[in-house]
This record gives sequence, C-alpha cells and structure tokens, in this order.
Amino acid sequence: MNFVLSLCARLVFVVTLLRGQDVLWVTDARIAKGNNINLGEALQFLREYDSEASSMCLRVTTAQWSYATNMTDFNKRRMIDEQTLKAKFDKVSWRKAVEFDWSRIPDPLARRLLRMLVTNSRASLGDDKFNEIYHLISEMKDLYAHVRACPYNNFDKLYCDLELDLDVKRIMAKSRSNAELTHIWQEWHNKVGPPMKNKFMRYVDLANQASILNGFQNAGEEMRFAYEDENFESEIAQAFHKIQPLYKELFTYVRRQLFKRYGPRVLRSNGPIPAHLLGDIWGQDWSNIEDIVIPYREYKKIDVTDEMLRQGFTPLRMFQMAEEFYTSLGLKPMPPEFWRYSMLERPNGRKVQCTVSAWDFCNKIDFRIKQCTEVNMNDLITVHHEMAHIQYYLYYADQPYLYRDGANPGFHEGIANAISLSVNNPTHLYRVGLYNNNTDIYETNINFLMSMALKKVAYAPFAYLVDQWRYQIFEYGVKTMNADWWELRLRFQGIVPPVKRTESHLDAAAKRHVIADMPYIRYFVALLLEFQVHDVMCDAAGHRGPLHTCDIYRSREAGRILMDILKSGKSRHWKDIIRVLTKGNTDTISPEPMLDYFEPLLLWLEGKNKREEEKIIGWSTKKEDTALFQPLVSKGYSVGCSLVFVINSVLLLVLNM
Ligand code: X8Z
Ligand code: ZN
Repeated sequence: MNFVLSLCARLVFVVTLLRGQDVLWVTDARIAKGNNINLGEALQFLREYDSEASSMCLRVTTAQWSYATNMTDFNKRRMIDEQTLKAKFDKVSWRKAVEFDWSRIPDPLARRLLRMLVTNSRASLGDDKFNEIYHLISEMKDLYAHVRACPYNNFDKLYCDLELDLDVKRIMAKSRSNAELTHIWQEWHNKVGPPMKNKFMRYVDLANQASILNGFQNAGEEMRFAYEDENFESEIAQAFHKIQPLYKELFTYVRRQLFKRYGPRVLRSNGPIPAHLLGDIWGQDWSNIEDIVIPYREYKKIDVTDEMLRQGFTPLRMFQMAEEFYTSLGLKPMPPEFWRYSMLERPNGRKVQCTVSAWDFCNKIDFRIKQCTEVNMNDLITVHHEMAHIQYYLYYADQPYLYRDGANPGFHEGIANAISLSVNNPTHLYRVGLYNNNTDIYETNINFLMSMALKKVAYAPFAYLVDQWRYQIFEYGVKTMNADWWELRLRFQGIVPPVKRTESHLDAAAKRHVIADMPYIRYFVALLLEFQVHDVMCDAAGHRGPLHTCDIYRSREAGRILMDILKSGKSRHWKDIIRVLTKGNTDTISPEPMLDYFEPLLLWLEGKNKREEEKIIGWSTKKEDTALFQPLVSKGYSVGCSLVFVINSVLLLVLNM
C-alpha cells in the first residue's frame, strides 16, 4: 500500500475497552496532547492532513516504484530524497497534531484520527535524535543488504559473495550436508549480527526514549498498543499455547526423520533440533525438508506446474485467472491502471528488485503488483495472494487516509493467506482444470496437510517469539540479548544454535524485520486469522467436509463476507469485525479453526509418535543445550530476566489450566 503493503510499515495506536457488545474507543490520559479543543480547527487540520498525506504518499510510492523496477543510481537518489521529505512531513504533522487535546475534541472520528497521529511518530524525540534513529535504521538496513557470506570449502576466502536471497536461502533449502549447512548458517549469522550490535543498542535506547515521551513505559508497550486492545498480550499467549501441542507433535515427528538422516552426532533423539537442519536460514518455514519428512513417499506431491506448462500458461494468464477468482466471488476486477503499469514479469535490460509486492499509490486509482512471475504452481498461489492485497486497497480506497489499512496489523496478510488456503488445495485445482487425480485418497490428504503444516504449524512459535524477544529487550535491556533470543528459541521452538553463540553475536538480526524496525507479531496474528476467515467463508459457501478441502471459488456469499471486511479498512475496530464475522461467537483471534484444519494430521502424528521409542513429545533440554548460548558468568541482570521468565511461565501455566 502506501509504501509497499503499508502493513509492513504503519503503526496506529488506540486503547479500547469492551463493554457488552460494543467496542468503545477510550482515551489514554498518558498520551501526548496540547490544549486546543476547537473542533473546527481540528477538522480543518485533519482535512488538510488527509489530502497532503495522500499526495506525499503518492510521491514517495512513485519514487520507490521507479527504483524497485529500474535500479539506477539516479532513481535511488530520487527515492531517498522523497523518503526524507516524507519523514519531514510526518514530523511536521505530528507537531501540528499534538497542539490539540485530542481527548477532549467533541467528535469521535476526529478524536481517533488525532490520537493515531500523535502516537504514530518518533517526532517526540526532537530533531537531532529523530534524525539519528532514522539514519540508524537506514544504516542497519543497508548493512543487511550488503552482507555476503563465504561459500563452504572456500579455502582462499577469495569469493565471499553469497547473497541471502540468491544463495544462502538456496543452500539452506537444498544442501543435506551437515558440515555445509553449519558453515552457511554460521557465516550468515556471524556476518550480519556483530557489525550491527552497537547501532542496534543505540536504536533500542532511542526507540524507548521516543515511546516514553509518547506516554508509554517502553517501545514494546507502544508496539502492542497498535492492537487497540488491553488484553491483546494474554489473548495471543493463550492462542499460542493452544497450538503448541500440535507443534510439538509435528516437531517430534520431524526430529525423528532428521535423526534418521543425520544421526546422533548431529542431534539427540529426544532433544532440541539444531537450527541449521530445517531447510531455512531462520528455521521458520520447514517446507524445504518435505522430501525428508513426507509421510507417504509413494503418493506424489500435488504440483500442477507441468499441467500449467502443458496448457501454455503465461504470467499474464495467471493474473487473469486470479482476477477471475475474485470476480467469481462478486469482487472487483483489476482496474485498467493495474494492467497498464504492473510489473508481472522480470523485464530484460534493466536491474529490478524481484521481491513480490502489492502497491497502493494512495490516489484511489493506481494499484500495482511487482512480481517476476514464473509459470509454476507456487507463483500461481502467490499471484492470488498478492491480488488479495490489491482487493483490500480497492475496497478501502474511499476511507480517510489513516483508515486505508487492515483492521489491525495482521489483517492484510491474514486475508491474503485465507484466499491462498482455497486456491492451493486440490479441490480448487481440480475445479479450474489443473488437477485431475482423485482428491479423496487418505494418504494424499495427509501428504497435503503435512506440506501445509511445515509452512504454517512450524512457523507459529517463530512468528510468536520474535516480538516476545523485542518486548523483553525494550523492557529489561540489551545486556544478555543474544542469550535471551536463544532462550526463547529453545523454549518455544525447541531449537538450538548449531555452534556456540556469545553476546558478541546478535542472532536476531539475521531476521531483517528486527533491524528494520518492522513489528513481527502481526504474522502470528495473520496466521490465526487466515484460518478463522477461511472457516467463516467456507461456512458461508456451504462447504461440507474437512476444512482443508474447502474452496470458496464462485461463492457470492463468501465474497460478501470478504467485501465487508475489506471495505471497512481500519475504520472499525477489529474485534467488532471478528464479532460480526463469527455471528457473535467470539470477538477474539481464535486458534480453533487452525486446529480444526490440521485435525486429521494431528491424529496421524499422534499415532506415529506413540509408536516410537523415545516417548518424548517435544524436547528435553540438557545443560549442553543451554551452554551453547548462555553467558558463562551469571550477572545481576540475568537473575532479573530469569525472574521474568518464571513469572511468564507461571502466567502461561495458569492460562493453560
Ligand atoms: O515479511 C514478510 C512479507 C512482507 S510483509 C514478505 N513475511 C514474513 C517473513 O518473511 O518472515 C511474509 C511471511 C512472514
Ligand atoms: Zn502478503
């Protein structure tokens, strides 16, 4: 959206109270405010802000698009200039907004918009520190983009030119050599973290200072405030703990297959899994080890790529097919500007950024996708996913600028993923003439659910813990932040580093979102939401049978539900949206539909795991595991931090009861 998928960019904060069925926007007395309560002046300011912010967004997005689709030095300079201008505009807008006492403005819409503006900024820091944090983040992103790893067996160290997207990810996905995987894992982590450590610590300090000036106790509290819900933390903690038994069954089965492959020299049969064996540099998506863990090898994986090639598919046809999916639900076709300006294939003769993204140019007309599409099944699903973001943009285009966003930061991705759940299942592929085999074979279904679990269930603890770590360091400090990172990785994911780590490392920095100041809990929210929305739409579409076989294609009823969510944008509280969506059953993000979706796989996993020798579902931790990352001398701080862990554990125990 304004800035690629602004879901990756904007934070908006409002505290809410639930009273009976109504969601009320309530004030938080601590948030910065001035003393102007003149409604006329406030409305005038907001009108001007709406129009100027939209124009500013159009300018900066246009410059970003130009650079992303033609990476010249000139375009880069222009983009940086526009971004700097936009940062200045945000700062000036914040200054104007804090002149109002938003809490006493006698109009709820104006109150909310003003409050969003005053809490959505680091401008409270003053010019010097504002510029400093802005540059620190840019420098860290730049460092990240330029990290290059040395290949395995590169004795002369001459060609240390492995890039994350092209090389590191490929090697982690394809290599089955413990030595090579360990090397690449270590290379990447050692090259990313240490050079950023000082900058990151200063960033933590400044982010905290800004949040304190904004009326929060620390930057973590301000990040959570984006969910406009006092119970957000405990609700997602509960949801997380409901999914953990499924994760642990999957983990146990996967570890056994890895143990068979790599043996006791690499991992223990009942211990944590070393992070380099999971097919992914972050250990967050285990899809790449499907070949090692597939339940029924003799039943082929569903892949319609060959059929697409046989039928002469092109990238354009894939986009037309996705458009037809949405119009079959009664949603809008893509506007002419979309077809005219999108970049649907990798162009010849110029350097482009191939990362897939959906763009909102903030002028209610121009919406585009940038994708170096190839004709294969994976890209077909991605095309549908990206077009869901465009549908969101199209439907909320008439909302005020600040409401042109998902209902909460997880909604955009949650909705887009919910669509993918329909599109990637064999039922849909059969209906669109790409898959002709029988979809009702038990073994094929289990294989399919396993491939989904490697992506979704495996991801849950990672998506949950990234921001748990950030909240911790914002609150308790950075002294043992690398050990804290691994403590969480071990506790929630059952994962340990393949080699010894110390506080000179900063392994969380291997994840770009961490150093780029991008909140991450939204992906956990999106994960649950996608199944919740899928479930409701399937119900409306009259689906009978297991949830993983549902396809909402051609259902106007499902389309109406979708449209209703999309057109509200951020104007309604997300709890209100969920309450209406679930016909009053719940107003919270529920893990039940996800558990329901994977139930057949859970039964299969339980059966498998029960029969095996080791009997431990999950992992048992030994000293040798924690010794991989714990500092040698215990400091006062560590005690404080452990106390937090104890309190958290007790809280979670209570929640589990
Ligand atoms: O960061 C992203 C998107 C941009 S919003 C590419 N994702 C998360 C990640 O890569 O860790 C999508 C899945 C989760
Ligand atoms: Zn997306």
